[in-house]
Amino acid sequence: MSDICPDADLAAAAEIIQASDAVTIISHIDADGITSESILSQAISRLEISVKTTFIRQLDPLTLHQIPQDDSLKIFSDLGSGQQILIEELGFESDQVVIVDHHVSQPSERDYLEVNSLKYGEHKTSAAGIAYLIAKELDNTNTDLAKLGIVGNVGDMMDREDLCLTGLARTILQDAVDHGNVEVWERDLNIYGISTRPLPNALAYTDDIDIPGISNDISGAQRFLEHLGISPVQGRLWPVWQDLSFEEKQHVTSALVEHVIAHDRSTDRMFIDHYLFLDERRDYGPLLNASEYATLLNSCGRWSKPGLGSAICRGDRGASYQEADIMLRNHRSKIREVLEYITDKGVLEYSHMLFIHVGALFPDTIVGIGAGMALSRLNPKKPILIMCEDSMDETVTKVSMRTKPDVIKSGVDLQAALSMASERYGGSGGGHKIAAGAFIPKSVEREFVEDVNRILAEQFGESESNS
Ligand SMILES: [Mn+2]
Repeated sequence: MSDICPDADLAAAAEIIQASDAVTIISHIDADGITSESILSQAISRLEISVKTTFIRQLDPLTLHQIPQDDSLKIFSDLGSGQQILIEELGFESDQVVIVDHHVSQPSERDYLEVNSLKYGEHKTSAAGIAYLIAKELDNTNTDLAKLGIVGNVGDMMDREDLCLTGLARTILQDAVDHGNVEVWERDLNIYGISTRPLPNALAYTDDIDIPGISNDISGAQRFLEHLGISPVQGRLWPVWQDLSFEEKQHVTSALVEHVIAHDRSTDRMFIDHYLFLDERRDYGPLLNASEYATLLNSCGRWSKPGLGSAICRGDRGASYQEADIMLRNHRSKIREVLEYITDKGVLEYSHMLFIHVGALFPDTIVGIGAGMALSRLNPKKPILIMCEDSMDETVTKVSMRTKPDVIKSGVDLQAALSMASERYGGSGGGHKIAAGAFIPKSVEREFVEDVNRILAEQFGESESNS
């Protein structure tokens, strides 16, 4: 833990906001960006300060024109830290800008106020966490917003490595629990979709655990459950995990542990903390837990409707929720199409990664997710690189990479690999160790793939020589 704490920065951010007549929030379009925006805009409008929002895909020379050149205070959230030179080029003075972020910082000449979790040694707290701390600094009754802080952190996978939220994000979780709208299921079964996914599907498509006879095998999962006395309700619909009684959950869990151990597989990643939302109605399924809520918001962003996600975060369960729900279903079926296409068509296997090009068949915003899901069906020991056409510009290729937590442990860092390789060819890349993306000129696709494979070979090799 760093000895620099955020208190002074939070107080400075609150002060500059309170002194403003109007605020413009410029935020990222993913779940972390949408929740950050929603936390900040609610906290600020509660002070009766007028607030407007601009969502952008990323802050770069192409999106700068979307930032209004007026007198309002500009709050950059879930972006901005790495683009301070661009912000300076726009001509904003240091008292006109607050940056709320958790990405690597690149300071400019101007001394912008940057509230960034990395500064405080908090590598597992996202922008929504920082946004919440500012909201609480503005008014300590804003603890209802801690829930959205949890959604943003989970959306940015801050809980993936430790299988629970830690550090500053954990203290924010405590605020949410104390407020009463969030409940933690500690060390519960590590599956996705506990509120909406039929249980056999959730078991068959866990990202983290390899369960012989169940992983990637829905009918195998169904047989396993039937054997334990769990069957479709009224002979038709399988229950979701959240519907099971405490005893049923324990029964399934211990049978799974036994089964996994009997097959000599690891139980290391079998348990995770789930964050349940007590203030949502049962029929709003995807909003009942943090990871499905985050998926809903991510799908809003990926289909260019971040404002819908923001309205849902502010409490709209009418028109906005209906529209987002339809979009989520479409999002899922499109991702399923990508997944099926990859598994049917097969991938090219390089020494240190898998590769597939899907051309213009699918929107560039979802191919990465589909590729990540396909990994378990292919070779999870190697990262996958998927290419597709950029929907905005046909001379540009969008690259996405995904891998598994175990592969990260052997030294692989996809963000580093893609940044390094794309810079060589005049492109740009970013992301995280486990999931990253890049844009490159279409003309260099072949060299690029070979280059990334070479970089991965080095990353794998370093860990082998260290061990
Ligand atoms: Mn983020």
